[in-house]
Amino acid sequence: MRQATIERVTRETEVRLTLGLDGPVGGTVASGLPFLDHMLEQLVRHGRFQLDVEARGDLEVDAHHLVEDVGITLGMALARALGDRVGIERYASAFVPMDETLVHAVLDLSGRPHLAFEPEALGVAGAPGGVSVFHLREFLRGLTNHGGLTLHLRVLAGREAHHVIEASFKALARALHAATRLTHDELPSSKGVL
Ligand SMILES: [Mn+2]
Repeated sequence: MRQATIERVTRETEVRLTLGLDGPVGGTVASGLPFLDHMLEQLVRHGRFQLDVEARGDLEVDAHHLVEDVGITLGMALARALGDRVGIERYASAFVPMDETLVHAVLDLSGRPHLAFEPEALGVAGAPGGVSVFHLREFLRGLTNHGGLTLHLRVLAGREAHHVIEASFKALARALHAATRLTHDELPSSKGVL
């Protein structure tokens, strides 16, 4: 069972997170920020992961530090749970629609961090539960930097923040599930290392 638990404590936040790539599907998500919990639950349901999150953050400032630090901690847990990455599918992508919204997530569990996501270009206003598409970028930066993956996230349609952020998490979840599957016996790299 590929699983990792990370505890990360700073002066701004405290995050304890367990990620299991091979289930059991479910877990308890309590970040202190209900909209973030709603998004993390998408990772559980649509990524079919085990995910337990217990977090506290300086929400009296705003949502930024907590959202970013949960992304960082999730990335750290993903990297540790993947281990040497031998046998993983590595590449995956997913389109997810939510009514008028359409998001495409394309990722490579390459070991190299790269995020391609430009919320400025989207014209998405609003911050459901205090979480905006700019906070989504902070979460994804934390995830890609610490998880060692390349992620291209394209919002192809949609201007309503709740749907755009939620469809993004669902697409990320589906692609992460597919990319983390153990599908063969070798390292999927001609370089010999990920
Ligand atoms: Mn929703």
